[in-house]
Amino acid sequence: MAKDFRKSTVYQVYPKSFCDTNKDGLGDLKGVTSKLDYIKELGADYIWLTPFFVSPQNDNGYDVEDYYNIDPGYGSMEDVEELIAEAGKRGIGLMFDMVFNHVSTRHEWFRKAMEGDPYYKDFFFFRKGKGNGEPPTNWESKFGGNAWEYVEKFDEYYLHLFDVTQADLNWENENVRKEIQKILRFWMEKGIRGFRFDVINLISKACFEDDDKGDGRRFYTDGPKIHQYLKEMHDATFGQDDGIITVGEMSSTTIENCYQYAGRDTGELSMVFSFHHLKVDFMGNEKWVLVPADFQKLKDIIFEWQTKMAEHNAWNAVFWCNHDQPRVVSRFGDEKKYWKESAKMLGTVIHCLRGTPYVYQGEEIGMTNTDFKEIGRFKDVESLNHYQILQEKGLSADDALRIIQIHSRDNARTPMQWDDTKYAGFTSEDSAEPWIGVNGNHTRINAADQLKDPSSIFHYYQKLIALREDSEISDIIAFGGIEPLDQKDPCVFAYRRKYEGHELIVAANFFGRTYPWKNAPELAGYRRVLGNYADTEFSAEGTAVMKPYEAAVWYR
Ligand code: TEU
Ligand code: CA
Repeated sequence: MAKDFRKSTVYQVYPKSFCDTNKDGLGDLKGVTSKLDYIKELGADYIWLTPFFVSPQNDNGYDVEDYYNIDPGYGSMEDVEELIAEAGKRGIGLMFDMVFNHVSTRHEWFRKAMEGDPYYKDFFFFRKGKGNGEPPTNWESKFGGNAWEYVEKFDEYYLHLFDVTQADLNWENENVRKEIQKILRFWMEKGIRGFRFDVINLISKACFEDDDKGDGRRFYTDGPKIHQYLKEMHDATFGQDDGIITVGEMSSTTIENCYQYAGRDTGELSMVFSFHHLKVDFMGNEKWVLVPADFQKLKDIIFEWQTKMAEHNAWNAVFWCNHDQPRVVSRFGDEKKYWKESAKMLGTVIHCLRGTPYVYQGEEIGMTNTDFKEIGRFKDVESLNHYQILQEKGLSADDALRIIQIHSRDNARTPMQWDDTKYAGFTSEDSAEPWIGVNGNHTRINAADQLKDPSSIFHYYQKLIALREDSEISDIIAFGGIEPLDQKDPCVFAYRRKYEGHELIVAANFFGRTYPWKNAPELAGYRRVLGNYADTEFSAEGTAVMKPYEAAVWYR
C-alpha cells in the first residue's frame, strides 16, 4: 500500500558521515543498514540517501561518474540491495538522490565528448568564447569563478554551473533525456520508493547571454522547458507507480513555478524544496557575509509559501536542515544556554506546518555547527573556493575564516554523534581518522545519551513525528489549512491549523528571553498537546508568558 506522503516524515542520511563499518574513516551503506533500527525508532517513513554512486567525490558524490554502480568507498550493489530489503522489512522506503543537471567530467559521456565524438559532445554545452579570450558568457559558478571552462583542443568552453568537474547536461538533447529515464527505471526495479532530484529547476537553459544584472541565474532558473521536461520524465518513469514519492530541489525558484512543480494533479513532482527562508541571514543572494537572521522575513517567507501553496493545492517539503545548510540550532536557536529548548522549539515550528517534514541526520539530537578553528580542517570545495575569493576581495584570513565557520556546508557534514567515544561512534576507536573531523561536543551531544533520557531532543522529535502519522491530531496536521497568527509580533512564531471543525494552535518564542505575548489567542477549551516546557504560564490578564525559546501546541 502506498503511504500518504502528507503523513510521512523523511529522514535524510549523508552516508559519508553517518556510520563507518570497515574502519576506513568513510561512512558506508552497511553503516546505514546497521542504524535502521535507530531511524525506525525515531519514526521516519522514508530515508533520503545523498548520492553514493561511482564518483571522484569532488563534490561528495554530486559529481556522478556512473549512475548504475556504487562507489567502492560506500560499498557494493549487494549492500544497496540489502539496505533496501532491510528498510522494507521495517516499513521504511528509500529515496535516492538523482543528480541530472550535471555529471562528473569522468563520466563516460563526457570522456567521449572530450574525444570529439559529436554524439556525446551534444550531451553537454560546448560553446565558442567571445573571441578575445573571454568565455561565452559572464555567468558565475555557484562554487565561485566563471561557469565556463576552456578546452584548448576544441577552442571551446563547456558549461559548469557548479564545480569545474561537474559538466552541465544538455536536456535539449532527447538522447540525454532517454538516458535519464533509463537510470530511473533501473533503480525503480530495485525497489526504490522515492527520488530527490538535485537542482532540477536548472536543467532548461533559456539562452546564453551575458547577465548585466546578476550571476546568470535568471537565464537558467525555472527555464522555458522545465515543466515539459518534468512531465515527460514523470510520465515515462515514476508517474507509472503511485507508490513513489518525489521531491525536487528548487534553487532560487519562484512560488508560481512551484504551484506547477508540486501541484496535486500537474503530473510533475510530489513536492519541492525551496530555500528562500534559509537566506534570511544572507545579503540578498550573497551567502558569504555575516548578517544577523531577519526573524520577520523568516516568518513572512514561510507563511507566504504555506498559505499560497495551500491555495494552489501544491505541496511543500518543510525543513531547516540538510547537508548544505548550517545546523539550525546554531543558526536560529542558541546552541549554548538554551540548546535543548531551542532545538525542540525549532522542531515544533517545522513539524506542525503543512508539508512533509525532513529531518537531517543529527538534527534530532540537536547537533551543532563545527568547532573547526583552522581552514585546513574544512573539506568542502565551496568553502575552500570562497575562502580564497573572500581574501582576493580584501578580507583578512581571520575574517574570511569567520564567515566560512558560520556558513560552511561542512557544518552539516561532521560525523554523526552516536556516543561519547573517540570518534563519536561514527567509527571504532582503532579506525583510520574520519574523513572530516568529529565535533568535540560529542561527549555532551550524542544519540546514546538521548535514547536513555525521556526528556531528550530525540524523544521530542519522536513525538512530533508520531503526532503527524498516528494520533488523534494527525489529520489536522496533514490535511488542515493554515493561517498565521500575530505575524508582526517581534518574538513569536505562531499559526493556526484548521480541519473539519477542529483547530490546532502552534506558538513559539524565537528568542532567549521571557516574553509576555500580548496578542495570544484565547486558549480556554483547548487541550495542550505538547511543548518544550512543563506548562505555559498565563498572566492574570490571560496573556501567555512565553519562556525562553518556549514552544507549545494546543488542540480543540
Ligand atoms: O545543491 C544546490 C545548491 O545550489 C546549493 O544548495 C548549494 O550547494 C549551496 O547552497 C551554494 O551556496 C545541490 C546539492 O544539494 C549540493 O550538495 C550539491 O553540491 C549541488 O547541488 C551540486 O550538485
Ligand atoms: Ca567505510
